[in-house]
Amino acid sequence: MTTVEDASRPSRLADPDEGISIEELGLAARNHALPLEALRYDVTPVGLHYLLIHYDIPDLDAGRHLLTVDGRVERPLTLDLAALRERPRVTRRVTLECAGNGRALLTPRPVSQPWLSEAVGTAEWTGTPLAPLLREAGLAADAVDVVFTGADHGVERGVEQDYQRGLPVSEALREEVLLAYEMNGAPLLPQHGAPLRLVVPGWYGMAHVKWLTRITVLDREFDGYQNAVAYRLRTSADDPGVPVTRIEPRALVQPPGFPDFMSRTRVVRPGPCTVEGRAWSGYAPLTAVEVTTDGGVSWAPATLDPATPTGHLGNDSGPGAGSVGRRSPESAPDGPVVDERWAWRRWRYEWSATPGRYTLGARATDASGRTQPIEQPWNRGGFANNLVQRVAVVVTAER
Ligand SMILES: Nc1nc2c(c(=O)[nH]1)N[C@H]1C(S)=C(S)[C@@H](COP(=O)(O)O)O[C@H]1N2
Ligand SMILES: [Mo]
Repeated sequence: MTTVEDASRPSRLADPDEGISIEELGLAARNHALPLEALRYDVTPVGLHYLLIHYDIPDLDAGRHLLTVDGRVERPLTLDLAALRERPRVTRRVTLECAGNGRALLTPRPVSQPWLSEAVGTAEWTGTPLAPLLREAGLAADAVDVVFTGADHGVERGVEQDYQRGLPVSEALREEVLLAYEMNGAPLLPQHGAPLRLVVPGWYGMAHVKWLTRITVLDREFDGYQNAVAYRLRTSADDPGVPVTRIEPRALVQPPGFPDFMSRTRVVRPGPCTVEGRAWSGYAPLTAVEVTTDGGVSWAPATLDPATPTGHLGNDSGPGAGSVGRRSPESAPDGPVVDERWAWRRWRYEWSATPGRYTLGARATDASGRTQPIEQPWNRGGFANNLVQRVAVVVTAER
């Protein structure tokens, strides 16, 4: 059994025939994925949203919680929750995906949280925009990175740390970045960062720091563990790699029919079958979703819905409404801002299922030209991997 690992040694890759360990099972049981049938919801019910917690959920009291803004600012600030709640309030629908999604399907398997392809969820996050707060504090001209510190504490490959992530100033100043205190209209739950977390639309999950206590502006690039060591795309242990940032395009199939208990192979009756699911990209709007029923040999176009299904938001008919769903918070103070750049979109495909065995999958492409590979993209951490999903389906002989 391993005890506390050492950062001077590279993270481990599983041996070719090595199964999932008890330690990986322990992580998987703490950090659950989205049950794929929950792809049916535009907004994921809170208890079905995936979870990723590196250490322990900290014990925080919302009534006494303080956020400090310091470092390279003219006027350091300290705010309590009441002060944050008095500031301008915005609700945004945002899809979060863990950067390690799909890791357990890689060969060789990077040993860490062993995700299949379901570490995703979409929530309506309510909070106050970060940029005006940073402007009030007065960013120094030499500001480079903004570091967000969580109240959780642990040790990772021998490095004791508070969970911390640095974000370039240009990203921290984007109007969509929120200090969120509510999720789906209710106060944040402990596991999702109560009482305060960061939401950085378009970025992989690691950037959305939970249990936020401190925002520190640096005049240099942040070199803490989660930026400099952990979340990097490396081809080998001695490759310095590049930072993990935005979400690569991905489409997931909401598995049709009903499952076999152990294998989760789907059983589908012959006849017309609507294959549907969700797709997203943190880089650029989606341009296409295609569907395969033969494991990626042939592809057919799916129909892509707008991010905001027509009529879903009763009062979304003013200027700025439309397929992109953007509108000013002033026009509907309590309505969510649904922007298809940051929230997943539903797609569907009409399949006429005939008896036999199939491997379903879907492939998203975005306006930046990024798409999903059918051969695994591999890096040592198993990050930002968007290999096409494989859903085994048996279409029965009779109706
Ligand atoms: N303070 C803190 N913030 C954190 C983490 C953490 O362990 N500690 N995990 C990050 C990672 S890796 C992910 S994928 C997201 C998961 O957010 P969720 O659990 O609300 O889905 O939170 C991020 N924020
Ligand atoms: Mo993550």
